[in-house]
Amino acid sequence: KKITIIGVPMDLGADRRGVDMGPSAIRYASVKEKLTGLGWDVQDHGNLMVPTPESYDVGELQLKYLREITEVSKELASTIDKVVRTGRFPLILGGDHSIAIGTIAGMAKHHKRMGVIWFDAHGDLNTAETSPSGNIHGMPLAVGLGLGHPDLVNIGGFAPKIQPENVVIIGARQLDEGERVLIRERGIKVFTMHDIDRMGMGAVMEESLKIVSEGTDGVHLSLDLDGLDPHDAPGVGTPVAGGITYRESHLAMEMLAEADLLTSAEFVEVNPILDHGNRTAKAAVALIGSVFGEKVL
Ligand code: DIR
Ligand code: MN
Ligand code: MN
Ligand code: MN
Repeated sequence: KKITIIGVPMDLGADRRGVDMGPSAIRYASVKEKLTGLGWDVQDHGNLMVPTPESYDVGELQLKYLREITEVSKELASTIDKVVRTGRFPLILGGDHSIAIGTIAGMAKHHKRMGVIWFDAHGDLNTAETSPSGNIHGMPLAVGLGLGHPDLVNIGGFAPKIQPENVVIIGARQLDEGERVLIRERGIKVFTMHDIDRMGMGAVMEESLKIVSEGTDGVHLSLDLDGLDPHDAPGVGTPVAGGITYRESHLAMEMLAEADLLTSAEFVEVNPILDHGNRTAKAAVALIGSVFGEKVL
């Protein structure tokens, strides 16, 4: 029962400054104390170094800060590789969702058939060709599937890192046209808010757990706090109304804990500048508690 926390104060992948303070906000909300209290051996690796956008050139507008994000992703992948080799569970704190490129690259070295649970209001399946923003935080799941700029796709020296049949997206309610096409073409399972409303989160998670566990050798949880309803997680750069409720999100984490499948997890897009009294970081820590076994009784 050993966890290593890795902070990635990344804000090069999104348009709103402040998400670089996410790791601090989550630490301030007592993430280490929460996990230690649950009996885990917790080590905090501290933050990776991330360049400040003001001192770098944005580069190509359809792939903003590609060069810098590629460097940080490589560093994160190799850090995660080392953590896993010492027998510890990597818990990554973001930072914008572009950090998932490095997380998936690092974990895929150890899990050749990795399942992925993508908890998000968005699909994060854009490429430079389909992105409406040029922001790389809208692209990491596509990159994991081997689609996108070769500098990102080939981090770690192999691609793709994951297979579409082992991926499930939960909470989607804002997809771009290119993402819809990709979802259909690759047959990626998406539980939209409509599905969650109709089926209930319990049934959604039962199906999701099957998808990510059958034929896989590990499961990564990538949780974008904007998957939650903005009422419960207002401190995010791209809030979308009509999201997953506080309890639904906890039920999902509790069912993940019971299934005991996870091999890595990341919590991203917490932006304390846009937040109300650190509510979003507190929600992240509460979810981290549930996913690591916290129970009422
Ligand atoms: C949008 C927003 N689909 C984009 N993506 C976000 O810029 O690609 N993902 N916010 O979490
Ligand atoms: Mn999102
Ligand atoms: Mn599968
Ligand atoms: Mn996202």
